[in-house]
Amino acid sequence: MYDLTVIIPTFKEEANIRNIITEVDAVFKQNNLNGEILVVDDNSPDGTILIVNEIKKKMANVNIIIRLADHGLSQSVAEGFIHASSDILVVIDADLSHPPFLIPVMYSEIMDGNDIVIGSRYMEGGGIRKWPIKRRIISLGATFLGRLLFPDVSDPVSGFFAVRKSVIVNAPLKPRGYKILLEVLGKGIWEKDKEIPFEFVDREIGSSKLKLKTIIEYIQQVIDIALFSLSHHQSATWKEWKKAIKFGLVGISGIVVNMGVLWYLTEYVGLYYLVSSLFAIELSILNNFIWNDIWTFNSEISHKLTSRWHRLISFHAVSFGGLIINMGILFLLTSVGGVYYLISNFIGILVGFVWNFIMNRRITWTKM
Ligand SMILES: Nc1nc2c(ncn2[C@@H]2O[C@H](COP(=O)(O)OP(=O)(O)OP(=O)(O)O)[C@@H](O)[C@H]2O)c(=O)[nH]1
Ligand SMILES: [Mg+2]
Repeated sequence: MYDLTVIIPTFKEEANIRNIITEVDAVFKQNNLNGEILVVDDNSPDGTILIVNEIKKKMANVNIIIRLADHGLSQSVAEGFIHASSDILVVIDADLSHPPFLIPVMYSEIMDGNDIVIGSRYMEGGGIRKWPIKRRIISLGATFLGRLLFPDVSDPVSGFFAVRKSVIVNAPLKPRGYKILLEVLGKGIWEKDKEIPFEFVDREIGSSKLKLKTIIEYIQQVIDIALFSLSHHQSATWKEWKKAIKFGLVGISGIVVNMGVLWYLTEYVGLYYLVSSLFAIELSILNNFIWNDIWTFNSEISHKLTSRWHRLISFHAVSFGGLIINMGILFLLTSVGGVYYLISNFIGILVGFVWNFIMNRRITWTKM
């Protein structure tokens, strides 16, 4: 039995496959890991399979699955999950875009009790080198959609991750397209995840396979996971949406506080209405903060390190950003676009809400 299995999906990677296998194996040796390397190839017409078969003769821990039907990246990775001979699975691209030296870090994070460990390009310390602007925009769009399902995951569509086998054995995965991680997050059975930053390096050799079809499949996948979560209340997305609903209810209570204070201070204390409004805004922010802290995000606080003061300041900063977004949209749609102001304001509130929820989830009540 191996300590871990590194799954490398390949399609036409003859120029890279030897290097990635060599590097991964070197990392195993440096870290005293008994690791398996499992190449899952979609019957590449180039020399990929030949090269792996040749390497296999010298390295007992290298295996290859050659797939003849249902061509696809996610399907290949899912097949690797099933055939891996260990309980800890790592997925890495063949084209050296992902740094193999992080494999032992992922491994020990799983050993420490995390169910999923994600190599993130979009957290502090991570990044993307040498990507054309078009790729960046598409990737940011995909990431944004993914974050609607998993607001506290910075890179839910990363191709570099580790997962405990138990997360996926009984999960009804429907692998398709490029984003198998999203499927694992959406349908897997897991509690704890962890992200570690890495710098993505664009491939030097070989060709990219991203097509329009990939984008359409991705949107279908996001909708499918959203629907799945409605009927599977154990799923991570459902838990997030429950938080979003609570956050929305707290927001409504904040409006009541705001209106009440504005009315009271103006009518009974006799303050100028704009001065009353300042107090009303601050009190509604405090109201929202307290309810979110003790109710919406109560499960996050148990394993948090930041102090309540820290969260309070962070919540103010996010709320201020939300206010600017709300008013900015109101102004742009109405003064520039000629939209009726109550409709503009409604759109502004919705966008502000998404901003407030995602930012607070990522910054104020983030897991440590
Ligand atoms: N088995 C299998 N592997 C694939 C398929 N498409 C891509 N891969 C592999 O999946 C990994 C990621 O694919 P890439 O083409 O590098 O995708 P990308 O990183 O988004 O795009 P570029 O690096 O710009 O080409 C690589 O190891 C590919 O060889 C496929 O249809 N089947
Ligand atoms: Mg690549």
